[in-house]
Amino acid sequence: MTDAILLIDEPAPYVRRLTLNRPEARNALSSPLLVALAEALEAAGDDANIRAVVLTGGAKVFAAGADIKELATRDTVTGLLDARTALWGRIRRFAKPMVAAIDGYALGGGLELAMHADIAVAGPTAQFGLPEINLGFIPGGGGTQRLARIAGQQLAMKLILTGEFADAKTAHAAGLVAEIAEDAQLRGVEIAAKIAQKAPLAARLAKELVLAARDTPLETGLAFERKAIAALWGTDDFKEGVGAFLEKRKATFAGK
Ligand code: COO
Repeated sequence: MTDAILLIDEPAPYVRRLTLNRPEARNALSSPLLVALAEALEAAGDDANIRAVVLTGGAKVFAAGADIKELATRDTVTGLLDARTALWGRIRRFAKPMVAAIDGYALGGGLELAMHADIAVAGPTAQFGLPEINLGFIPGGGGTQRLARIAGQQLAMKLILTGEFADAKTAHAAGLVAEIAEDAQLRGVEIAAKIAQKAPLAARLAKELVLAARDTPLETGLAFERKAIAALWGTDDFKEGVGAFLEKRKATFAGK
């Protein structure tokens, strides 16, 4: 039995899974855990053999938020100079596809972390919330900015102002998760494994373009897309993909 706060394994070819492992604190995101996450994502980003990441808290709870016991000592100065801001930036800059497998609570910083995933799969027990207002403050890891962009202002306002939780069905209806699966842990790996078999350069550019679309004028985004597809048409993977189709065989992408 390990006491590592972040478990790392590779459940499928080219897939790395990061499992938050602080069950005694419902996977609360302590600063050491955020550091471990940032380091693990940067390592996965630098590893050519990794093409997709699964982020999960395991089958019982995703993450109950920032560690409240750690937060208790915060004040305005430490809030303004919070080292966690840089850690969130390192997590945000992960450029490969990330799939979140969410069972149980994804609250506060836990939901903010989950919203960094490109594809989120919720199990039937998943619950989502930004209940910081119960503690006298507001989300501080991007929740006020991402939740409205992803799931709409009405749900964002309701969760942030009331501290209520949304269940998996509500989250799915609002577009906060891509799907609900009976076994989110299995389905998360399945999705990541499928992505990892695709052309990795195309996957990275597709992620960057779709994320950019949220905040980019259409004409600019279309120009970005055009340049990206032109770049991909110069890759070996493009030749492999089209060649495999014409030769009626499965493509094998090398990321070149
Ligand atoms: C939690 C809950 C809604 C439900 O948790 P459970 O009912 O499953 O179990 P407990 O409430 O008894 O919590 C178990 C255990 O985890 C307990 O520790 P002990 O008393 O030592 O046994 C809790 O203190 C601990 N726990 C749970 N969540 C946290 C935690 N320790 C530290 N930090 C956190 N977050 O009852 C609940 O409401 N949790 C807090 C949810 C919340 O308000 N999250 C926002 C935090 S602030 C933030 O994310 C961003 C700041 C900028 C999970």
